[in-house]
Amino acid sequence: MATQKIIRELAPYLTAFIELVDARAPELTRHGPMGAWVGKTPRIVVLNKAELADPATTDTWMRWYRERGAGAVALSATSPKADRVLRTAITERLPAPYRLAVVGLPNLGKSTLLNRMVGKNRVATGAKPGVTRGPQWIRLDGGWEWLDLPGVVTPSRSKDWRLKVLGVVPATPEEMEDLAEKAWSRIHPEETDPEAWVEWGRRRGFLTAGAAVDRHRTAQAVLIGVRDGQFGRQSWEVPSDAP
Ligand SMILES: Nc1nc2c(ncn2[C@@H]2O[C@H](COP(=O)(O)OP(=O)(O)OP(=O)(O)O)[C@@H](O)[C@H]2O)c(=O)[nH]1
Ligand SMILES: [Mg+2]
Repeated sequence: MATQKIIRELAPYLTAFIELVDARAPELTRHGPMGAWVGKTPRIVVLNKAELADPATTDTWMRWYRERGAGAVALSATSPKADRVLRTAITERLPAPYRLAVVGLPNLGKSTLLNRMVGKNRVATGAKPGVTRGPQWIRLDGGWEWLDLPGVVTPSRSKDWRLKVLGVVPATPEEMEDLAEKAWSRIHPEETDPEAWVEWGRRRGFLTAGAAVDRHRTAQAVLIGVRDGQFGRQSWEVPSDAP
């Protein structure tokens, strides 16, 4: 695969890899084989979308990474503070020159983070996997260089339903109702009825012409709600789940 080849060939020339994961499920959204590709080049794990995750669980994850000797930082690429937070984390750990490449699964916010580091929208971003098509070097202030890369997916993990709820793997229209049900039962464990998410759709007025609940529209709304954090801050993986 092209991205793997780029990562392997560039590794010796880079200061570090910025390994992006989703703060709500950091190990689940971490690319397993990447470790072998990057070789001895340092890695900094960035737990992105931190404003959507449960803060106490994110603290536990940060300790988990620290105990394993990994540099880790939690931030939100959509926040103006992300630039300073990441630059501090990098300069505290690594000497100049800063030649960095961002790696990770699709739709985690790699390109959004780059735009934040540049201070303007230089590369395309979007709420679906596969927006970045090819590698692109961008110069940042202070002589930093940053390589934006397309997301990489491992087939084995792409079957985990949580990756679909988190938007890393695209969900087909046929699976949306099942995903909504699973997501809802994690968000509202106290609601034992498996159709509780359908009732939410009824309350929201997602009805068909015959006044039945529009299940598909409700499922879509549940998944969009998760994406946008409408149901509160939620973590989908805790360190004891990690492999
Ligand atoms: N809530 C939230 N959304 C974010 C954050 N960072 C990125 N996003 C959103 O996540 C989606 C994906 O962002 P991209 O930057 O295109 O992701 P990418 O990792 O470059 O994706 P590919 O190019 O497909 O691999 C977009 O809708 C972003 O607005 C964040 O910190 N918080
Ligand atoms: Mg991208």
